[in-house]
Amino acid sequence: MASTKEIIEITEACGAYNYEPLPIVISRAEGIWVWDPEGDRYMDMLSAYSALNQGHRHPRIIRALKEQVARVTLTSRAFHNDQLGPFLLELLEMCGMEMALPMNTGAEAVETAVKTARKWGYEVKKVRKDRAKIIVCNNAFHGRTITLISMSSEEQYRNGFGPFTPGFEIIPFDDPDALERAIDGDTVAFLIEPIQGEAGVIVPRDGYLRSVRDICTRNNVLLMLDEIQTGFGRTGRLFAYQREGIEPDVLILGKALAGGVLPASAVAARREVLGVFQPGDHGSTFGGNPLACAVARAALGVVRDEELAKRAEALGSYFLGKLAEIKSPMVAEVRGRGLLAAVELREGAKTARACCEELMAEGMLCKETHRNVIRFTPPLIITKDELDWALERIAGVLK
Ligand code: PXG
Repeated sequence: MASTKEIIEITEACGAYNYEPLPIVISRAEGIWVWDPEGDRYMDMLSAYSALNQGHRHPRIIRALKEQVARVTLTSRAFHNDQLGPFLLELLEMCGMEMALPMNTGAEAVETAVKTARKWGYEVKKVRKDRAKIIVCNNAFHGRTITLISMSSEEQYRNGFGPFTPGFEIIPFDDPDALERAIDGDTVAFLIEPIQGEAGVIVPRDGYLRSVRDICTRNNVLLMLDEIQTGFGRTGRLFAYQREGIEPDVLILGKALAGGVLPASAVAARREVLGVFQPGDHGSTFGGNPLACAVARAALGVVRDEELAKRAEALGSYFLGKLAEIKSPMVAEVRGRGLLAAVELREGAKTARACCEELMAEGMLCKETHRNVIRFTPPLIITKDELDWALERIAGVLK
């Protein structure tokens, strides 16, 4: 097997320079652990940005993959397959919605939600032709397509990629009054992350989701929640919105939906909303493919049967509490919900990147967001002892 150094050299020589990964090559993984070609072991405290809530190569998911691969992998949507229907049924049972539309990546699911809201706006709400407006939040992250960067406030995501898709208005996050002011007769939807992940794990005040739910209901505006990163147990609830006892009109899912084994995403909603699609309006070659659906069914089963949300709630309170106890002049704030945790570093302290590199040397993988935030998002199957192992190393690097 090639060495870490050789692999990084060819990857950097052949690949576009759109990422700057930590200098580690992962060549094997199991549960919460990964190994490099030299056989060194690391704890995965990133979980592919929450796509691996079930852990690497969960045996139940891998079994489903192998069984399905031996039968049929792809049909296209020109024909039915025997996995899509059961997958949709099981997903809807989990999220309490009436209909779902399967796609592959998170970005595609958000694009699908945007199309849903616009079509619903014209056909059901009867807004003016081609005037539909969707309100989004400052510092949000919803993906990298042209339309999704068109709604982004992050200059780096946009710079050099115009012209942009019109029809979005950006308002501050965690500010219900700003939403009230931004809504006009053409507004079809408000799209938000219940906790902003890429912005640095920004948790809104209690009651924010209830307020925006109420404002959307009063104004006949769809509340669309992007739970691609927060969904499937990560924040200590199956879905982050459940903490406030509300229900979205449109729920956008991805990442852990297929347990980090394959890309799978979906948009779920009530019949009145997703029912606007007619044959030919939207789709994807691989969306709803039987292999991804079989894998996703097993992945959902693991979330449900291993009570990953409950685990994240209990372990998350413990972990966040212990992080907050670390006495360090470097730490500005510890925040998060469940096992979506972040440590914000003070200006002038070590950069988050430098901390991640030190943690890597200590056998633990995590990743910075922006210059000064380290995010910790272990697989939800992690144990308390393993979290203690991580905490020792984190405390060491922050001291
Ligand atoms: N919505 C949210 C809330 C996300 O966190 C997406 C949408 C887009 O999903 P896809 O599957 O299209 O990446 C995300 C993705 C990266 C990267 O490398 C992406 C995310 C987090 C960190 C890095 O582009 N989140």
